[in-house]
Amino acid sequence: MSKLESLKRWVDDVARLTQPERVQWCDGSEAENDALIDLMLQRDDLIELNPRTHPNCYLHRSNPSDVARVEHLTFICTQNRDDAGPNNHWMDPAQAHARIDALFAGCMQGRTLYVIPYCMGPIDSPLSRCGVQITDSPYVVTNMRIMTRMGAAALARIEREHVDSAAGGAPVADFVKGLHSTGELDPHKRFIMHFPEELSIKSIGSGYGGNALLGKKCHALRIASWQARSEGWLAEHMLIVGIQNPKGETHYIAAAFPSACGKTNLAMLIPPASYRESGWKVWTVGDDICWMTPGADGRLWAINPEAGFFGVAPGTSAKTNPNALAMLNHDTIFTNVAVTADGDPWWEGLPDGVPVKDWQGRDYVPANGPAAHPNSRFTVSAKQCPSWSPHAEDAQGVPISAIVFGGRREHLVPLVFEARDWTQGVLVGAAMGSETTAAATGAVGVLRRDSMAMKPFCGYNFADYFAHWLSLDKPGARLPKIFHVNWFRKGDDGRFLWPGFGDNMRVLEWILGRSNGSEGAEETPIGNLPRVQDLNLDGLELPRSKLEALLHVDLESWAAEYESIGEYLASFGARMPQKLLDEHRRVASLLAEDAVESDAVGTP
Ligand code: OXD
Ligand code: MN
Repeated sequence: MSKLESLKRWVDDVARLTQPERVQWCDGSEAENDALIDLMLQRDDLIELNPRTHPNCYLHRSNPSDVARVEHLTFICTQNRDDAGPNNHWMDPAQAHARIDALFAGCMQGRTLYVIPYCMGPIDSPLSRCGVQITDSPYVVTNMRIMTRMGAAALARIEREHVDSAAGGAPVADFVKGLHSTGELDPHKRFIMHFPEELSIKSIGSGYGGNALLGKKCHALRIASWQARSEGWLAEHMLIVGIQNPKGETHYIAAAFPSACGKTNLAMLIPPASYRESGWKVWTVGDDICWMTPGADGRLWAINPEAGFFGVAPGTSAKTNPNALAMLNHDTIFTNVAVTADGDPWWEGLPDGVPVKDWQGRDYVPANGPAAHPNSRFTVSAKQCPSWSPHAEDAQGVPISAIVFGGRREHLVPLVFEARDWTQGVLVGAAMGSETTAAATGAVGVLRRDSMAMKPFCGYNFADYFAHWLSLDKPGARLPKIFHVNWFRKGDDGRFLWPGFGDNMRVLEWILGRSNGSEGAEETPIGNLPRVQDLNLDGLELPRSKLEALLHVDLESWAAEYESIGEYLASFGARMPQKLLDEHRRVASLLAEDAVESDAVGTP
């Protein structure tokens, strides 16, 4: 239990509303975790996987109606509707509390209420922030223990930082209060509500991922993005990766891609043999969330607020992500994967093994669809990652040399381009589009604009968010260069043009070369592109025609794209910063001029 009166009072209030059988304050210890695992094994909430091949690995099968984030049930509840913006579903805070509290009333009867103090970010970092989640799900407790610094140390930090006003001191730093219950797991009684003005979250009716592990999307992105804006930093949906060159210098890249577009794979990339032989190495700092703060030196310094990975299992293999595969054979919780006859976890994309039970526990028959759910996941401590950076837990963070945006675009968008300056970079991020994936409920493969990959995660009006990004460009700032990549362009034959995975290293090398001024490029209206000869293609067997297709900029199609980007920006109305609209107009008119003069650029 805590000595903080306000925390105890909140827990008491919640217990009065939800009526649990008992209240348990979690200390994050091994013994506590073992007891929760035993409890879940007894209740069939967890299934032990093959202990010989996968010691301490468990499978959880979620309710089949609860398999992904639910964006249509996710609300930002601010006093003023415009503060949430057209990019969010909005509800008036009083109405939202009333609606969700009615669902919380008595919802924990017969259950245990767990209190989980947690810290997002290294426990000793000034960039980290704390929260307390209440939940009635032991599965959530065990996942939070992997994904955050959870337990006694976090509680001690909260108690140190938060001075109760009642005790006479002014509050120093506040913690985020997250209330969660699986409720009845009924999609009609499900809400994920955020009250950024109150630093609080209420989530009911789901036990899955971002809906239920409140430290992740709810706190570290939606609430943190709001806090970051008022305090002058950035909370972003980005991986952080360190690239060590043969001289032994490491430069860090932060990259924003929408869910299930390969952030985990890029964060754990293994460079091609020619790179490895000459001494290049890649270090993982984070795979999903990045908090960046301008440092005294003007650079952006980043921490990964998470302590683990909640990664998409299907498609993870020795070919796509050997580092991930290597960390998944012990101490991992799997959710909604299939199992083999030996009790090994299985998902589509693994070359070996035969599934016998599908993600719902039914005998596997191909007619029922994929054996593993397309959004099935692994939860694993970052420390198990073979490429985990020795600097990932540095209290001051790591300095960012380049920011990369990217999406899943079958057509139009070249392999890589560089924004000419910060303003164009913000436009490139704002204009990002991607074909949707299974990470959220809804249709898959439909193009949607997903600015900075934050569409589902920005806790306030996108127009204000773009203005906040632009505001970082001020005297004394030494901001990273901004790039855009697309690994997913297809040729006329409908096949991917770029091999991806380890070969993405070639693009990262060009990006870092541009950042320190040592690589060549060709200017186009949409930004600067490498020519074929500017890329390190050592050991890559790819026909020149494919490389040219990957780097091709079709000006007419881009003019049409910019028209659609203009409509998108206009949809945010009067709050949209004029600087961004002017930048859009500048590029659009260049495209219109150039499209008349020539059919295409970008081919050498
Ligand atoms: C995630 C997501 O779970 O983006 O990381 O959906
Ligand atoms: Mn994500």
